Amino acid sequence: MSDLKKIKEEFISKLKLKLDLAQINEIKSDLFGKSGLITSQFKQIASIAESERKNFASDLNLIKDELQSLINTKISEIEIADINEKLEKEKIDVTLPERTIIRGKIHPVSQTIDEISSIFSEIGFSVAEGPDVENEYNNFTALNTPDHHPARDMHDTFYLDKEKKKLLRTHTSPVQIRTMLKNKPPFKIIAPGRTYRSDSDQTHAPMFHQVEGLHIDKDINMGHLKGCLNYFIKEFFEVDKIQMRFRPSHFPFTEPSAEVDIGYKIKDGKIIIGEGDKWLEILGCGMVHPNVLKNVKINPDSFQGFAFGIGIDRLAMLKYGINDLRAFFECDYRWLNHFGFDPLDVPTNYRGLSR
Ligand code: 2NL
Repeated sequence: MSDLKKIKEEFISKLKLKLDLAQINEIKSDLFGKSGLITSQFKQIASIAESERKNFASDLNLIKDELQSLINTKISEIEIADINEKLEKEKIDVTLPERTIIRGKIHPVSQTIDEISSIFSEIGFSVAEGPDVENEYNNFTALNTPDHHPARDMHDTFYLDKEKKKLLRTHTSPVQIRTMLKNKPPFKIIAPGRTYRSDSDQTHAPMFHQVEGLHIDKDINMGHLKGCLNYFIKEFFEVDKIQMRFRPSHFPFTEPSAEVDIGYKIKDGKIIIGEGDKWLEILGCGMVHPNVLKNVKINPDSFQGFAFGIGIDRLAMLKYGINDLRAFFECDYRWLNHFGFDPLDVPTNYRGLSR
């Protein structure tokens, strides 16, 4: 028997055995690999006598095709058998109870920030952001806060180096300073975010949240400020009417300055916003001081406007009946589960933003 026939017979009988994929691949490489039997037969063609060469080559090609197709058939047989075995074994039991999904909750402060941003965006304010680590100029100097002002004291402000070059912002006003230094008026922005003061007791946390608003244009006056805040308070507390009063106050960055109180009463142990004979202070505001405008290269004779600052945490506590500020930042999952908001639960009066 010729070499070719021997190879053929031997491998046909090998391929008839029960084989797995690894064994087939081994056979494949024995035949067609770099030094495989068929491969080396092909290499011999040149050395065969010319008279026999044609026949040999044609036989060799036939055998090669035959063995190759046998191997391919065998491989697909094995693959189909594998799939059938898997289908048999890996049945999905659709009657099994579902796995519990642990879904996170939106923190009441995040929810409140989203609500506030949504309310102000409806009357044309855009949201501006800036870094928590600031310099003294943006946080104090540009805001007309003199060098000797108590707010600059180490006891109130967290300085990050000895030369007082870096500090943790004590309000979000530096965001407005950055925005005004970078762009040209008019401005109509709010700046929500984290703020820091060296203060810690039942009603003060060293890190808290604030939203500031700023509207600068050619002829913005205190009437606009009053209308804007009145709209905001009604939207935020979801009431049609509100009692609101401006009390004269002082901030270095506004003139005149005012604090805003809203009317409330307690009924059945619950606070009701908008009616009643008690007053609750909720924010500070005023007309931007001409010195602040000058510091950001705006001519106070051409432009003027209002600014306000609101503490977010207390507003969230009021709206959602939370009485301990410190719980906000303790990361107690039981508390978060109770007071947090379901990201997929979208009520009809939804005020949050999609995040
Ligand atoms: C408060 C008082 C206030 C401002 C913040 C402000 C910002 C710029 C210029 C002028 Cl860039 N003013 N912000 C004005 C008045 C009051 O916050 O009691 N916040 C909790």
